[in-house]
Amino acid sequence: MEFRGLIMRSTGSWYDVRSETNGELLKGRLRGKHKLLQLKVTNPVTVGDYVHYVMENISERTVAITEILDRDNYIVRKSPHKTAHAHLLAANLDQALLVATLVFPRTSLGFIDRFLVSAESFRIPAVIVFNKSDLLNQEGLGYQTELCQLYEKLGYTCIQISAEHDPDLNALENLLSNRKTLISGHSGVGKSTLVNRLSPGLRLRTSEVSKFANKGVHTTTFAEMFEIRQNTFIIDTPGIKELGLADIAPEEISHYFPEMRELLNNCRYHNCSHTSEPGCAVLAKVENGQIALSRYQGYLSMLSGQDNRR
Ligand SMILES: Nc1nc2c(ncn2[C@@H]2O[C@H](COP(=O)(O)OP(=O)(O)OP(=O)(O)O)[C@@H](O)[C@H]2O)c(=O)[nH]1
Ligand SMILES: [Mg+2]
Ligand SMILES: [Zn+2]
Repeated sequence: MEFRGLIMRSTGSWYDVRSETNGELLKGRLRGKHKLLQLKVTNPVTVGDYVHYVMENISERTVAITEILDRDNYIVRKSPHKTAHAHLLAANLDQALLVATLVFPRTSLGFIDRFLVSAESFRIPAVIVFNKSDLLNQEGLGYQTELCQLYEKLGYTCIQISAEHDPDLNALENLLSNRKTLISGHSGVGKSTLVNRLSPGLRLRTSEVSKFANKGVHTTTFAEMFEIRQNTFIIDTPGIKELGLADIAPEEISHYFPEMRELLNNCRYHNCSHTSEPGCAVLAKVENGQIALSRYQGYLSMLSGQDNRR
């Protein structure tokens, strides 16, 4: 008999499969050929995938995954090993949440913009959470608030928290409720700390940021999904240098900047690159301050293909 399950974790050839019948966590392996293997990926199944499975060994609670169900969406990253292949990070997400920190470690605005562009390209709503607000002075908090206003104006929910010190995280919990959320960000920004805070029973490993390098030490090594309340799922992930792909053609990049997307018919030239062309509607708004300079610089560095990972 075939059952339906949800992939909670993948550690190579074994998967944690959560039974949709009774919630039991089973160990599963892939059986047979899968049509999704046609997608050039190093891992055919990923966290968030819905699958069909059959019991393999009843006493050891192992199962054989027989089918991977169609995905609503997914995030892929370039595989660090095989360049022609991509690595599936997660599937069937309602939103991707970037945990960013202005200090210890520092998340650059360029990185935030790349994250937002990647999420746009995967058509997954993005949310920004500034963590470690307790480490900021008045001036730092003011700057963080300005950044939040900038991103909110572009349509991204942005909240400021201290996962360690805030008495409650109600605003964030409301945002997560009844959704599947990928939690992403550099190593050391406090992703696992946040997940622990939202679900204290989990006791995930966390580690101090290196004072010497001002970087996290990559404590989390596998993406794993947790159901923190009924129908509320969050995925803790290893620290990243970059969210996505993204094999975005240069002429498409501006489509993933909401403040540019709405202007694209206003440029004089169809194929305007928004760098130096006369009659460019984007440049006009950069000049009069209606498009933030940091966003425009983020656009330029993506356009030049510059490695803007930090
Ligand atoms: N001051 C302060 N420290 C925090 C806060 N949140 C997390 N930290 C600390 O930041 C360090 C890194 O936290 P982790 O939760 O391990 O970070 P992570 O994002 O999961 O890192 P990786 O698993 O390596 O990707 C730990 O020492 C936490 O105690 C916060 O709100 N304020
Ligand atoms: Mg972690
Ligand atoms: Zn233009």
